[in-house]
Amino acid sequence: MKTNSYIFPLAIIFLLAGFTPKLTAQNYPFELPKLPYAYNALEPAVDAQTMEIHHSKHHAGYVKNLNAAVKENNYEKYSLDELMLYAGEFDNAIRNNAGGHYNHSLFWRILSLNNPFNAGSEVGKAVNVTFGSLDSLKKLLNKAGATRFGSGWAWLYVTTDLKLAVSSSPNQDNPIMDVSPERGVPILCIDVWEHAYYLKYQNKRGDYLAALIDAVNWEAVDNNYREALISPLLRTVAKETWKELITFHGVMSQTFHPSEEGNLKPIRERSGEFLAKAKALQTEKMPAALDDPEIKKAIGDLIKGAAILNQLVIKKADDKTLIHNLDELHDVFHTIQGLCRH
Ligand code: MN3
Repeated sequence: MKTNSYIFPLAIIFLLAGFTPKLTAQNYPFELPKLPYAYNALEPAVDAQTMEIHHSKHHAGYVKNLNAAVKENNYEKYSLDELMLYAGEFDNAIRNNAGGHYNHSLFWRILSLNNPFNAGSEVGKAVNVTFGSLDSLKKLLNKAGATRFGSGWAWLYVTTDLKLAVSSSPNQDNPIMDVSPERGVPILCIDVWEHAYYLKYQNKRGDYLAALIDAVNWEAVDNNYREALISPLLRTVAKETWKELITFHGVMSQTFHPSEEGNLKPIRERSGEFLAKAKALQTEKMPAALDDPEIKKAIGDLIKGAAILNQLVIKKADDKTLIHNLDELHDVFHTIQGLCRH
């Protein structure tokens, strides 16, 4: 199981910006959130009976099954974020029920008949820049939901490059999960399981989608958007999907860990490659979500240190000197992403 360390100053920015993470940082035991409105509040788009069954039976079931699966596997120490981020490393009961709990919690919060689209809001501006218009986005969401075979979700999410994108997922998967081909932090979702619409719409998923997309709470989506842009969760997804970082991590662990055992052969053979892969962190495109001065400075330190290490290897420095330098570089690497598993 991987651990991840969030960048501390981000937490400060988070607090200063007045955002409280509503869906992140949830811990065991997980709880069914109260609906922020009455069961009939979304009529006629969604009928009261569907809402009641969906919330009090289906969502409650995911929460109950999630808590049971977590307890059974002794996963109590993992947050909901971690259960989703590394869903592929857990069994399907965790993946399905953690997703079921997260997805429905988001779903309830982004629905309302009283908070229409505002082109002047932050998300409104981003929608117009990215998709051209709200209508174009609606078409994309409708298509994503309509073409998802079987059960699943349609998503509007923030990518690791801080852009908006639309996708769909099967079952209870979502873009936070490592099993998802499209990664990011969701800000709007549409449930396309039959239990979300069958009582009122029967087989007419398209009619349900059209009504649902017109019942989006854009004020909530705007809050989600602004929160997602600076969220530790998005930075974690960015770290986990940054190819150059994953490549460097591989070279680091294959050289550093043997050196801890006194084996300097790997770093003596690969110090040039070590330097080249460190440089790739600077020259290749860094995810915008990670583009901050602290990380850039740490990458600069890593490259400088890797160049010195490479020179020491060329000059056939003794083992002790190499171990010391590699050890320091390993620390710098940890400040960049905190991914390395021991
Ligand atoms: Mn559902």
